[in-house]
Amino acid sequence: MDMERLQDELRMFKDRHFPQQRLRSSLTVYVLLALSYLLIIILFVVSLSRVSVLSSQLSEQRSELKQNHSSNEFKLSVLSSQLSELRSELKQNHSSNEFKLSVLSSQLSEQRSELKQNHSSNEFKLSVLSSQLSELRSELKWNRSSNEFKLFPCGPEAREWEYFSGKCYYFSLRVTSWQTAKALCEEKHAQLAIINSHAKQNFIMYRTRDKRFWIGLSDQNAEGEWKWIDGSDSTAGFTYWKEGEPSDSNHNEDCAHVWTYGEWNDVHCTYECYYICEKPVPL
Ligand SMILES: [Ca+2]
Ligand SMILES: [Ca+2]
Repeated sequence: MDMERLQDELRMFKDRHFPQQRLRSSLTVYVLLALSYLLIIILFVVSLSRVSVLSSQLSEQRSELKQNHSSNEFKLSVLSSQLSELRSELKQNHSSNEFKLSVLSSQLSEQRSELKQNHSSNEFKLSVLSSQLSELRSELKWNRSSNEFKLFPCGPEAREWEYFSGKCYYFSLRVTSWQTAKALCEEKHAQLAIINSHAKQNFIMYRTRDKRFWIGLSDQNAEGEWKWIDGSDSTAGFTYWKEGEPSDSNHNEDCAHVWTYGEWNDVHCTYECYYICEKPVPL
């Protein structure tokens, strides 16, 4: 009984307080919904504002870019125009330079040709002059040798040789034996002097001045048969013995020399005195 009463009371209580609780809960939901909408609207407005700002910045940048683009296009156009002018100018200069180069090349070719002609002409002149010079040299040489021959028939370089009557004579400055003197004359392509004329005797006499000089006369092969060095017999021709000579003193005097006043004397062949060589005039 009591339990049923209690359940009835509880049911009654619930029926009395439930509408108020429902109303309270609905209000809370509405308030929350309103707050949510408000928040959404605020967020939307904020977003819209930011989009607007960004859009404005984007528009400005676009405009700026557009201006820059236009400016760059203008600069590019100017540069292109200048480049075109430069190209044109270069082309003109190139043509002008090619023309100048062609003219210079032509002038160079002409000068080369002229130089070549001059060179040939100069070579010919040089050849003629060289030939004339050679002839003059030859003539001069001939004149010189002719004059030298007239002045020095025994040779301009041979001061020790003296000319007489178509032959050259050497008067030694050293003394030696007859055999050595003979050999020394042969070394000079000469022989001991042969005196076969009075004129030659006089020439030798004045040159020997009383000194003793071997001459090419001996009787070595046969005593008493005085022969010249060329094999000719002296007794048959000119002689100029000193008085009492040849004496063959001590039977040992087989070689002859000129002595005082150029007179001849026989003496032993190992005696040492000067000597006279004789040779033909060199050609
Ligand atoms: Ca003798
Ligand atoms: Ca003697």
